[in-house]
Amino acid sequence: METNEQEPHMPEREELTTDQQIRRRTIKSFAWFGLASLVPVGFWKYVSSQPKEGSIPAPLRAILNSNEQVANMYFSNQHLAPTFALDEAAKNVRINGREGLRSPLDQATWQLQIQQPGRDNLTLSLDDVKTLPKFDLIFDFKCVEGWSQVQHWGGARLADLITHYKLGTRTGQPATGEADYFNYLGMETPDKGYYVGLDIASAMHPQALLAYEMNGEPLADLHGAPLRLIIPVKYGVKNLKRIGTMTFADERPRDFWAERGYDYHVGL
Ligand SMILES: Nc1nc2c(c(=O)[nH]1)N[C@H]1C(S)=C(S)[C@@H](COP(=O)(O)O)O[C@H]1N2
Ligand SMILES: [Mo]
Repeated sequence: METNEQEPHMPEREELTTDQQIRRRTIKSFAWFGLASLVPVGFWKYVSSQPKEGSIPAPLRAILNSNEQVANMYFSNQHLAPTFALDEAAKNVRINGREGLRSPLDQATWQLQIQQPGRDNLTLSLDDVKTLPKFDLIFDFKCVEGWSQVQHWGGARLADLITHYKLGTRTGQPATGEADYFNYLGMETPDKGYYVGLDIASAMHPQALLAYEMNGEPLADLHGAPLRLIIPVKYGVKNLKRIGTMTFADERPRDFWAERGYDYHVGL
């Protein structure tokens, strides 16, 4: 067991190992080629494990049917994190960070609170989240403290939740384009002990999950039960465990580690 009493060490760019630098450059360069170039590599592994709509895997369908509303789920300029095979996923998944998890949580009465300006608050149960399509994601989870681990998570896409409940737009109507969305999405634990802010493009990333499973089992308490964020385009710090509230806003939401002097975006 590890404790998180000390602050995570945020590596500066020059402190990265050569390996990390190469990986970073590789990931960055994906953006230049666009989504299409990813098809031969990790993308297929990701797509092939996804729920199907008709005969076309859901993520591809979304890209192909660019005129349909479903395409609004994704912003176009985003790279995908590499994915891995099931047997590459760690069995003993690290636990790191207990902010906002110190008080016991009654799983039976837990609810997800969603707030946005100009709209009534929305309260959802875990079962509501589970009615959305389920995705499995096996990726290399990276903590700013310098470790990474291939991990297997399962849950609903954050973008699907946003689209399904017509959330996150200033009009309160389904989005007609990226500009309709609020700039940020903030998340906090029920006790407000930990909180993160995400730019909306990251929140809408097709690999951003509201995870309720790890290694095919319901989440353990210290991994963020009943529902946590898994967002591979960000370092671990943004992967908030035990989500209590989600709030859309144009102003930058408060962020636990940004308040302590670290980069707000901690992107990968
Ligand atoms: N509520 C909460 N979520 C959190 C943290 C935390 O302290 N509290 N730590 C973050 C950090 S720094 C990391 S690396 C990951 C670790 O997730 P894990 O414990 O499931 O490995 O959770 C993130 N989410
Ligand atoms: Mo972390």
